[in-house]
Amino acid sequence: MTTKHIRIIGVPIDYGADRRGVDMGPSAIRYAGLHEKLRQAGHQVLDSGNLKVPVPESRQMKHPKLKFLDEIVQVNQVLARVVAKSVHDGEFPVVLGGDHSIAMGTIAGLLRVRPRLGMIWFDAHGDFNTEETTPSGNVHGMPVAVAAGLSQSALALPFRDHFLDPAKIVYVGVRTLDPDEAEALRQSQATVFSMHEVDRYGMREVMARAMDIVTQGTDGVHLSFDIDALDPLFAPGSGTPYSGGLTDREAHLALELLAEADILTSMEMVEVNPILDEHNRTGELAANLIASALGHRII
Ligand code: NNH
Ligand code: MN
Ligand code: MN
Ligand code: MN
Repeated sequence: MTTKHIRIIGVPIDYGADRRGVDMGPSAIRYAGLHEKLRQAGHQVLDSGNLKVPVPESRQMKHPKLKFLDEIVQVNQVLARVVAKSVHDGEFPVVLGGDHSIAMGTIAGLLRVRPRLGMIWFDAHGDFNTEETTPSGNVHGMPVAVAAGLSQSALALPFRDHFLDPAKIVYVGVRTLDPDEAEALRQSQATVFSMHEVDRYGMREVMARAMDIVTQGTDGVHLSFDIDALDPLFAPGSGTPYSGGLTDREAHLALELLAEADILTSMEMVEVNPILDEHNRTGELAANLIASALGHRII
């Protein structure tokens, strides 16, 4: 793989999720030796540290269908600027969450430099809810819908300029959707490789199809990886575990195939919850998965 100038950006936010603790994700992943692994893979690594995020104890939840809307929009607007600058400077941003609401800022920033972006989204969930369809009001269930232009709320603020073309979005590992979310996804042009397709065709074939889609007519490929895409057996440090997920080997294979094709231009790793983890097992897995996506090899 080509040598990359990697820019690590931590976003210790948990406003988008009900279970507290994902704000510690960036520390857990760094502690697992992320920098060393990426340097071993031949890359230059710079770390911007963490974005400033106010603690929830100092805030009041105002909008029940868009919990902590103001705080989330504020952090994502800063993140979008930081990501856009990084890409503009020729770097490869690696964003560490935090909950998945940060994908809104990451994608908004990426789209400013790469308006025809393709995206692969690993997740047990669809994250395709809007303020109308959400059962929980948790914004981490909404970032793809927001990026695709489906939200009419203030959440869409960072996206006034560019939306992500749903036809350039591919999901892998999905196994639970809310009813109205599922309907919205069916109506969209996004491709969903659920666990059914992973079982049926195998990860190698799923990734070949996914890579075909996200490289057609695009000017970059973003990887958004929610650690709950893995089965809770392998990733216990997740606030929203759902059984029947990817094995660690399937996940590594998927990311190694991406590295081999060398098509990624940015990535994010989200929803690692150290409070629920066992001795940082999930943090280590997350760091190793990032290394796999960036070309780490045994030999
Ligand atoms: N779909 C549910 C919701 O919108 C759960 C989303 N939770 C996630 N997404 N962890 O990745 O509330
Ligand atoms: Mn998820
Ligand atoms: Mn998610
Ligand atoms: Mn999640």
